[in-house]
Amino acid sequence: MKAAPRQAAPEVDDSAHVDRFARDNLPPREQWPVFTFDLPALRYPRRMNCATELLDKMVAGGHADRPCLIAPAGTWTYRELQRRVDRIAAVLTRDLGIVPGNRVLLRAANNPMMVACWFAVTKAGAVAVPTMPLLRAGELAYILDKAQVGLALCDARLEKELAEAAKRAPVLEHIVTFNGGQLEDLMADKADGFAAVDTAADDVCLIAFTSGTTGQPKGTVHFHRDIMAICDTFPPHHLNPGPDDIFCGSPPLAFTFGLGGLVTFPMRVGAASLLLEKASPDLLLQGIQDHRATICFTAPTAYRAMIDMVDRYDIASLAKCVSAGEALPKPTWQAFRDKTGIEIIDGIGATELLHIFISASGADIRPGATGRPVPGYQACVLADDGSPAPAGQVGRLAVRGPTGCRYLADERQADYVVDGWNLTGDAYLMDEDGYFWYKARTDDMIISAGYNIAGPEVEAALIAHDAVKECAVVGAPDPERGTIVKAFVVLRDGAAGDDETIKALQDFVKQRIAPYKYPRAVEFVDALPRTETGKVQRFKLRTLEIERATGRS
Ligand code: 3UK
Repeated sequence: MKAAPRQAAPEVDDSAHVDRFARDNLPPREQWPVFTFDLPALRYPRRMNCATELLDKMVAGGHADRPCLIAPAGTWTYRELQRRVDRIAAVLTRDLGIVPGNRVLLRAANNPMMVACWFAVTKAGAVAVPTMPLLRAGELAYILDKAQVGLALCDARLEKELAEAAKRAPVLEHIVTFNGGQLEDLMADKADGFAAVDTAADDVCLIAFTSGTTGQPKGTVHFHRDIMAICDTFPPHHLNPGPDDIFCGSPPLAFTFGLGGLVTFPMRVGAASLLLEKASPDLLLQGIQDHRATICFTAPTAYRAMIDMVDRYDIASLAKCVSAGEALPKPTWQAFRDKTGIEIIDGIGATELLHIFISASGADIRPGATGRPVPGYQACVLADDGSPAPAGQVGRLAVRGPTGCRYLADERQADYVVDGWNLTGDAYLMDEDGYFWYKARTDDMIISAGYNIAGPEVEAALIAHDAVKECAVVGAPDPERGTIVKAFVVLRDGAAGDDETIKALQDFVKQRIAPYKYPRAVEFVDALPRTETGKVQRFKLRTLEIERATGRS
């Protein structure tokens, strides 16, 4: 590790961290993005622990006996969550020797104890490293080693894979299980009431690993103030939530989309959150019906799947839906509105920026566009030479605001942050009115016969066809044209995967968008490769096509 060069004027170091690993492995200051705090709500005090803000202050401020976490096994009030958090924090500091700055890995599906552990780690001034339940030993070992994690709190049902990882990552000294594990026993003799560690607002509290479409996952480092900043930007401007709201959704809590939408956003306003360990579209609809949820966070494909099944449920309580993780195709937005009357709030977020930074809601929505920068954030589109592109031109999306990218000891920092702007890797167009229109991941742009084609635009055209359940469009090598547009299509039940359907789909696309963009090749598949966060892995399809082409030659 290269040491960060000294600043000309050394900053006051009021960190509460005894273990300085996370701080010492931040990128050098000159590689940080520019942070902006343009809203009054973003001027936080120098010292702040986000667990105090989101939990203790809510208990003290009149929400103690209000529902906080709702799960099939029962509901915890804010006070009940606080009691568990305080006991776990006591276990961490007294029994397990955790000191401020230590990293603690968390491994569980979305359930109340996972939330309690996250708050306990945070309250103790330590650094939470949440991980997704489906991660395998190899991936867990990489994270354990990269973040130098000595302790893991793990759902008893998910211990096996972590124990396997521990063999490969000797840095992990202890695994303590919960939900029918040792943690509950250790909590039993602890007292309620744990004084939160008085952390600096810019002390590290979270290392969120990206799902890593290519290459090793990156650890994104976030401060206490970053957690508050995401609560004070997107939610008040686009959801306007209140204490009577019940949030629900599918993203794992280890995905920052889920941590915000299902934990910190509701708790910032004293609302409740429905936590479901399994939240496939049908189970999510059932949960909304059973618990009268009002705000839902999930991915575009889940909304699309709900369209066909929503008739079987009573979701009258549902008022607002947020879509993120992937582009929301306009036909999905329209069909969902036609069926439910709800106008989905699309928003682009990223693990590096913690949560959503461009969005639109209500009358400001332009179907098909992501929206405009969330108040507190600025965005622009950059041309190839790095200068701002004029309106109407496709280029690289650049963003800055109160949150931004700080990779844990990673050379890829210099790719994501350029001249103080966060470059998300997305190709976007900004129109005359300042609306941002998603085109593709920059790596996913297809160049065919000299044309630039955005796969997601072709996907949006295909998805409007009745026979198509899901699809992904990539560039495939072609001996004559160099690259052709190829569609992988999952058909709806009952549709025939034959040449006639291929022809029908091709004609359908030609009628809806510029004909040169139509998929010259169509292949029917049973499912699309996806990350655990729900993103289509187009690079896998692209690689498959390259392998096939080279195999042929
Ligand atoms: C893509 C979108 C089009 C885009 C995330 C909300 O997805 C999240 O974080 P990740 O680090 O991925 C970031 C990338 O995902 N993307 C996300 N949302 C949209 N593309 N329209 C969208 N609405 O390529 C972006 O660069 O996994 C989303 C909140 C927190 C998050 N971490």
